[in-house]
Amino acid sequence: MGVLNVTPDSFSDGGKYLEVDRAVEHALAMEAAGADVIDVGGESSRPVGAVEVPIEVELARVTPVLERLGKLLRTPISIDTRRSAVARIALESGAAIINDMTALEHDREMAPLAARSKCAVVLMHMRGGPANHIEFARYRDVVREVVKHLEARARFAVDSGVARSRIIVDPGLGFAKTAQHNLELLAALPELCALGYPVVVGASRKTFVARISVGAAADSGGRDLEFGTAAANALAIAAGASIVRAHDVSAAVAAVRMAAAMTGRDQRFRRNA
Ligand code: PMM
Repeated sequence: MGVLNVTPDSFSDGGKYLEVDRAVEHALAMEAAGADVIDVGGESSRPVGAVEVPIEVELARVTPVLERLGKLLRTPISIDTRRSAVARIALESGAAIINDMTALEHDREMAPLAARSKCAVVLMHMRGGPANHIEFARYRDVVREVVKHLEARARFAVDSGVARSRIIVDPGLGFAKTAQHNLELLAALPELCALGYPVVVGASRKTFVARISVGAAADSGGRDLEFGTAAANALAIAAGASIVRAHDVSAAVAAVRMAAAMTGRDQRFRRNA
């Protein structure tokens, strides 16, 4: 899943793709590099100091990009939003997935919209909102609590009319989580996979990856941060994740291919295949 942040203040690539032409060009480049989904977002979730973006601003950022991409991409588009009005516009432009970091909790119209439109939904674990989630990074047992929450949100989605087969879950790395929490969740991915839904993991360029792999803040990691991200992505796939959300798509594709081949998930490389 290639990330297209159409925001001026995003965590790692903020500001670069605000201009419509450049956003479209980047989406096409990610598709050419092997992305299977392009995830378009117009509201930053920067962990410290993210400002709540008014809905008109979010719509103004994503609508022109979605209109263009709907006609140009063969790859499915997902819309990274917690607002149903934004998701609706995206679905009308041809998006196939709603990526809701509040797991259908923020906007009560989101679940009925997902059910009606028969799109897929990514249910991500988070506490608090994009601007203050880090204050909520306290757990007795982070793995148990995240798995239980996602199980409950998936049940809510099904009860709202979303088909089980259209649900994807995401532990929400970095959202109301410390580095230690993120590591525990990555180590316990098989438990999350055991819920029976495809799992998406978003480790790409996150602060904990930068701190561990580079020993620095996320925005100063450069090439080494990409290697740390690729390692996290490969191990996530090896542990059972189905999708990785990535800024550098060619690095992610290489990592995913290696992990899938080494763990026998890519049938072409199975012994005696
Ligand atoms: N992370 C970010 C934004 N959206 N969506 C999902 N499903 N999972 C994530 O981990 C996730 C997300 C924040 O990262 P960015 O600002 O670098 O895109």
